[in-house]
Amino acid sequence: MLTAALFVIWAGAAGTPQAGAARQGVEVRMKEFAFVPSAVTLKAGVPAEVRLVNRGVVEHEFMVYDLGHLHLAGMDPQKMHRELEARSYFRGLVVQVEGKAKMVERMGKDLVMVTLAPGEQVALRFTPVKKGSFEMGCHLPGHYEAGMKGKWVVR
Ligand SMILES: [Cu+2]
Repeated sequence: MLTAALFVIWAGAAGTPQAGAARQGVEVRMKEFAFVPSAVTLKAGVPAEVRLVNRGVVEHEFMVYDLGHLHLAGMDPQKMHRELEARSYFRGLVVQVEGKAKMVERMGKDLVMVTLAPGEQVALRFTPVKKGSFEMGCHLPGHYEAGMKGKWVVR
């Protein structure tokens, strides 16, 4: 039902001269060891394009998830990835991935992680639904601890 309602809103907007205004876009650059900008704010219900660019010299991961009260320090890396993938912001959303990525990981149909080699970039196209404050992080060994994380807010 929600999907149908959003489609109607978008289809309506497409017929107006300001159709482009209904979209939102942001570029997130990845480097050692940070996401720039370190906070992304999106509006729920509006089609979004998030462009990821690895400007670093090593590969980086992009994950967005509901951290909740999960304590990551000292957790086994494989267990941590499974936990965070299960909490992915993109669960239940249709996400188109366009561009070159070393790895695009999905659980079923749901996007859970994108890994970019140096110089690679992808565009993620989706319509955010769930509102709240989430975390984006790179969980390659040592990266998150070195500060490679940020805020993902949907209003
Ligand atoms: Cu990284």
